[in-house]
Amino acid sequence: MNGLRGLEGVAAGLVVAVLVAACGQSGVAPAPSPSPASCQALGRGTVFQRPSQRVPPAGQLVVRLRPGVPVEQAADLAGGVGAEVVKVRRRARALVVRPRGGVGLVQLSTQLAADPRVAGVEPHLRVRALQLAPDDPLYPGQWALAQVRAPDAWQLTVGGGVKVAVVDTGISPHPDVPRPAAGYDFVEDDADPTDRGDPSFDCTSHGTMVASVLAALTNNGRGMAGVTWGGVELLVARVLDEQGNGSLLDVEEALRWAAERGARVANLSLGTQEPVACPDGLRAAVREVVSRGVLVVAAAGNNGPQAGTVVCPANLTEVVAVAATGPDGAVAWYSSRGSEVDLAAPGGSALGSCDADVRTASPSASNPEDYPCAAGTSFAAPHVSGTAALVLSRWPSLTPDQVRGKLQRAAEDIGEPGRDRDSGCGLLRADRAVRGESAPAPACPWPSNQ
Ligand SMILES: [Ca+2]
Ligand SMILES: [Ca+2]
Ligand SMILES: [Ca+2]
Repeated sequence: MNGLRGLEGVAAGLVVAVLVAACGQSGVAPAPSPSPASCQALGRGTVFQRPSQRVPPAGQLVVRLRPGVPVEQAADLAGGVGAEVVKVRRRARALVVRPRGGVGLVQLSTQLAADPRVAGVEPHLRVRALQLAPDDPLYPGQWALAQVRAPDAWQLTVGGGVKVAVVDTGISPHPDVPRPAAGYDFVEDDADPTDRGDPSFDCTSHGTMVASVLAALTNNGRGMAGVTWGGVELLVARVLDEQGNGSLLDVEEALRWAAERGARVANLSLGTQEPVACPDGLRAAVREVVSRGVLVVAAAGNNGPQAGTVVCPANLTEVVAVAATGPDGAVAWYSSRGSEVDLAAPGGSALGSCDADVRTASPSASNPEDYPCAAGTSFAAPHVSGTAALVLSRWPSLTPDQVRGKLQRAAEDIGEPGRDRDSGCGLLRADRAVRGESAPAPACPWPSNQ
C-alpha cells in the first residue's frame, strides 16, 4: 500500500492543469447560470468565417505587350518560355505570368524581355488597403497586441499557412476562432477534440481561449483580433478535460501526433501543479519533435514569485518557457520565476478587468459568442507561439532553434539588465522578430537554450 501511495503521490505531481491565474469578466452581462449539462449543446451549428487571404503571391511577373500584338497571343508567348498566364488585362495590354517547372524568375524575365512581342517585363507589385488597424470592435482595447508590437509585424505577415498545434482542452465552435484543420481527443481517445466547456467558469473553454489569442479571425468586423489573424492551420490536440486536468503522457503522445501532421509550433498552456522535474519520456518526446521541426512553447507556470517555480514541461531546456507580463510591461506577480524562463509575453495582471487581463474568445453557457478576459501564463504562451508562426511564415525553412534565437534576440530587455529569472531574454517583440532584427542591446545575443 505504501508503495501504491507513493506512486499516487508521484502521479498527482505529474497531472497537468491549465495555467489560468484568473478568469475575469467578459464584455457581456451573463444570463442566469444554466446547469452544467446545458454546456454540451452550446455553439453547435455556428457559421465560421475566414478572413480574406492577405499574403501576397510571390514570384509573378507583369509582361507588357508591344503595340499591335494581340493579347490573344498571351498563352503562346508564356508557354514558349515555360511560364503560365495568371491573368490578362486587355486595357493595360499586359499579362501576369508565373514560372512553371523549375524555371527561375530572373531567367524567365530575361527570356520574356527578348521576345519581339514584349515591350517590357516588371515585377508584379501588390497593393493593400491602407488601413491603420484591423476593424475588430474589441481590438482597440487589446493592450497585449500593442505591447508586443504585433501591428508593426502585421505590415509584413499575418502568418499564412503555418501549422500550429494547440495542446489543451480541445476547442469549441466560436464565430471568431478558425475551425481546426485537424484534431484528436487524447482524453476520450476519439477523433472529436470538441471542448464542452468548464462549468466552473460559465462553461468557457480554456483551449478556445488560448487558440483565440493565437489565431482569432481578424479584420472581420467582429469581436477581437489574434496574433496571426486566423491565417494559421490549427491542429487541436485535446489532452485536458473540461476542468483542465490531464496527463503528461497524453501531452507526450499529442506532441508526436502534432509532429506527424507537420506542426511547426506546439503551444502548451499547461503544466504540473508543482515545479517538478519532467519525466525522461516527455523529455525524449520533446527532443524528438524539436528535431522534426516543431518549436515547443509552454507557459512557465503561475507559481511565482520565488525562483525555481517553473513547472514541467516549461522547465525542460528544449522548451521555450514563457512568463507573463501585465499592461505595464513588467512581469506579473503570479508568473513563475527561474533560470528556465526564456521570454515574457502578455498574460495580464489578474485584476479581474479587461483593462488588465487578456482578451480571449470562447463560447460560454450564457453567450455562444463570448469574449472573456483572463490572466495567466496560459495566455502569455500563445503570444509567443503566434509570433513564431509569423516568423515561420516568412522563413519556412528555419529550424526550431533558429526561430527561438530570432525571438530571443528580438526581445526587449526588461527588469534586471541582461537575462534574468523573471523575464528570461525579455519581452516579446513581434515587430523585430518578423523583420529578423535583434534588439539594440539584447539580453540573449545568441541562440541560447541555457
Ligand atoms: Ca471527444
Ligand atoms: Ca475578429
Ligand atoms: Ca532583463
